[in-house]
Amino acid sequence: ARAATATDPGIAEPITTKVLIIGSGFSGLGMAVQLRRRGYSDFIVLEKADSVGGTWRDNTYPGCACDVPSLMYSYSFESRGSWSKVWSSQPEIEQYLKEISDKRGVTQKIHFGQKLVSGYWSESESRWHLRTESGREYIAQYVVSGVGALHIPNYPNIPGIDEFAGQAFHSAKWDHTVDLQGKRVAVIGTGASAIQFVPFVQKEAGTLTVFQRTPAWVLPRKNFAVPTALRTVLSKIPITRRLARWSVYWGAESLAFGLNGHSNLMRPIEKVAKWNIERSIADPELRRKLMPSYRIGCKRILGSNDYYPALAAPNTTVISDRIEKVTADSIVTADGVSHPVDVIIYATGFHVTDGFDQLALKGARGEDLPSHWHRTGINTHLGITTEGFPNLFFLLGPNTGLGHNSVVFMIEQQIKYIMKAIDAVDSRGAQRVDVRPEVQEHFNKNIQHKLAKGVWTNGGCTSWYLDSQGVNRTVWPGFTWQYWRATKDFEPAEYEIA
Ligand code: N01
Repeated sequence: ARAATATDPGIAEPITTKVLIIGSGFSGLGMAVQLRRRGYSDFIVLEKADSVGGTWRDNTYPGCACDVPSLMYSYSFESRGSWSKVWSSQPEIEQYLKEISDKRGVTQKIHFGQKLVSGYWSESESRWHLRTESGREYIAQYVVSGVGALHIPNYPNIPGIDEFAGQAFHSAKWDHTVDLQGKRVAVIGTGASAIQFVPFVQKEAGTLTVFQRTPAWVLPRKNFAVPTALRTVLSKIPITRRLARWSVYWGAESLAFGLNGHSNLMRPIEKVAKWNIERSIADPELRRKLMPSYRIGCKRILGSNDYYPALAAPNTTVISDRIEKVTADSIVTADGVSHPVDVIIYATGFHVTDGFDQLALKGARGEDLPSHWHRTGINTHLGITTEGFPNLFFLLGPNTGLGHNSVVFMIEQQIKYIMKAIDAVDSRGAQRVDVRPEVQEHFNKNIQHKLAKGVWTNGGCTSWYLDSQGVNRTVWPGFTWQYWRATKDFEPAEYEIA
C-alpha cells in the first residue's frame, strides 16, 4: 500500500488513508473542510460524479431553490452576507460549495468519478477496505458517509411508462435539451420539487396537466432580493450575520414546537394554508382538489406564491384521479379518460431509506449494512454510528433530517462529534470505536417513542419520512438545540474503544 495522490493514473495497489469521506455535497465537503482546519491532510473524498455539490449539483430544474433561508442553510464557518435572495437558487448554492471546496484546499483531495461499490471491515487490521466501480481499492481507518438520503430518483411504478414514445425525465435529472414551448406537458407528483418548477413549466407549455396523488399544504411565501445595503452590512459585519442567523433559527424552532408531537398547535398554521388556497383559487372544484385532508406538517410544508396561480391558469388542468397506465402518447386515469401528452416530467421524489443501499459495507460480523438494516431496522446512535460497524460514521444519517430547520446545522454538529470520536481513539493509542448495543437500543427506543406521538406518524398521511413498515427513520423529532445537547460531547463510555 502507498499514500494517495488524486491524479495518479491507473492505480493498481490499494490507496491508504486515515479518513475516507464518501460524497462531496454539504456533508462530505463540510467534513473535509473541518479536517483541514484541524490540520489533517491524511484524508480522501470519493465522489462518483465529476464535480462537487451533491443534490445542489444534480437538481437543476427551473426554479430550483432552497426552501430554508441561506443565512441558515450555509456553514457557520463560511457564513456569507452576499446571498442575493433570502431563499437562494440552486446555481448560487452550487457555486458556494464549489468556491469553498477550492478555497479550503479540498478539491485536490477529491477522487472524482469514483463510485463506491463494496467494502469490508478487517478486524485484524482495524481498517476498512473499499472498492470503487472502476476497480480502485482504498484502505482507511475511518469511513465517513456523506451520501445523503435524497438522490436516487424514484420513478413511479405505473404500467406502461416504458412504452411512452414522447420525451420523459425525472425532476432530479432535468433534461435541458427538451423544449417545452407549446408542448402538452404532464407533471406527475406535487411535492417540494414540483411546486418549484410547475410555475415555470406552465408559462412555457402549451398545456400543462398536473397529476396529483395527494395535495400538499402550501403556505404563502414571497422570495425577496436582499437589498444591496443590507448585503453590504451583512458581508462586512459578522455579528449581524450571526444575529440574523439566530433569529431565523428561533422562528423555525417555534414552528418545530408545533411539529414536536403537539399536532394541535399546527391548527393555526393550517388556517393560514387554507386561506392561501381560498385567496388564490376561485374555482370551487379546483379548491376542493387542492385541499389536503391530513394535518399540516405530516408531509413537508411547502411555501410558494406562484404555485396556486400556475394551477389556476387557463392552460393548466389538475387531475386527482389515480393514474391507471401510460400509453405511447397519453396518460390514462382510473375514470377511463385518456390525457394526450408530449412530455412527462416525473416529480415523484427519491428512494429514501434505499439511499443507504449504496453503502454495501460488510461490518465486523460480515453482514453488509443494507442487509443488516433490512433485517434489524435502521438503528443508530444519534444517527451517527451503528453497532457492529466500527469506525463508520454517518453525516445526515437516519433520524437526523429536519422538516423545519436547516440540516446544515445537524451536519455541523455531526462533524464535530466525529472529530471528537477520532480524537478519543487516537488519544488512547487505540484503533477502533464501536457503539455499545445497549446505548444504541436506548437511543432508538427513545426516539421512536417521541416519533410515535408526532404529526409525521399520526397526522393522517404517508410520506417519504416513513419506511415500508411505517416507521420513521428520517426525521429528528425534536428541537435542534436538543440535538446539539445530545451530540455536544462524545461520551467514551458509550463506546467500545480498543
Ligand atoms: O419528492 P416528494 P420531491 N403516482 O417525495 C408523488 C427535498 N426538497 O422531489 O404525496 C403518483 O416530496 C407523491 O405523491 P404522494 C425536500 O426535503 C427540498 O418533491 O406520495 N404520484 C408526491 O406528490 C422534499 O421533501 C427542496 O401521494 C406519485 C410526489 O410524487 C424532498 O426533497 C426542494 C407516485 C413526490 O414528492 C423530496 O421532494 C425540493 C406515483 N406512483 C425538494 N409516486 C428545498 O427547497 C410518488 N408520487 C431544499
